[in-house]
Amino acid sequence: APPTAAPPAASPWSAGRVAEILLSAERSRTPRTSIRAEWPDLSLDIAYAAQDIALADRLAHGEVVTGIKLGLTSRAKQQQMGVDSPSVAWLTDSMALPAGLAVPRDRLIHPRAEPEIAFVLGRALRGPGVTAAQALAAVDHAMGAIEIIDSRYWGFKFSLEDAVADNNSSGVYVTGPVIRRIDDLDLGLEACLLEVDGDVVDSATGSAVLGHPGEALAFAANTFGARGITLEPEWVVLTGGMTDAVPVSPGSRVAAHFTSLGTVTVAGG
Ligand code: OOG
Ligand code: MG
Repeated sequence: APPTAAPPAASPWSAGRVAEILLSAERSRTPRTSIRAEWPDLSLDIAYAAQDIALADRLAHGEVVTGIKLGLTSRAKQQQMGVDSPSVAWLTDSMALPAGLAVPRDRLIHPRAEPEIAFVLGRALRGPGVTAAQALAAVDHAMGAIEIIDSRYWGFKFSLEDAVADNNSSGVYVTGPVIRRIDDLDLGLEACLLEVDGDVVDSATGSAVLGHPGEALAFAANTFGARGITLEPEWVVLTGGMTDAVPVSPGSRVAAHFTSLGTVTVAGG
């Protein structure tokens, strides 16, 4: 009789295991290497499933969803990270850093700051099929923001799937204090100077973000919509870093000066 083939060994990998590994890396502040390098089958669908499992764990720990963030919407960010597609992730109240508070270094591994245009939704938005114009019609107001990203991967070295599984390198975010209705703004031309310790280190306009931040919002509505998720009123939407992210050193001060959206600052802690 022909030898019976041994049954294939069950893969130790799953979306749940990925979520568990990355949450524990976050909570112990211990960076790791790319998961996709070990598990080439890690797909974008599995990565988003891991993101949702991690969110459920955060909610079970008492966190509340405050909105969503886009990742890798500007060419600067895509080139910096070597990834060529935008992505989305979750924001919770534990990631919201009140203005005036320093970067909580005791919670982060290797924080980097990036300036972003943020929206707050006035009504629900659900894709697919949402255009930038329809997306912008759901916006209540815009604000300037600084996102402090942090990656659970050593040296921020990851594939798109790794980053998505890692909630797009979420850390903390600061918004405002200036809020503006968007009707009288040209957000494609909204400029931002990124300053570290008084030196302007980079600049960009809102057009860096997929051509217009409204396109980023539409991308988010459509990407979440494909997963059956509606963007809810009052959610904050971080539309993605306009420039490269800069490392935040202890004792430093980062400021983002916007044309119409005011100045957002954060101390390095
Ligand atoms: C991925 C997260 C990107 C953005 O605004 O592009 C992100 C990363 O660059 O680590 O938040
Ligand atoms: Mg960002």
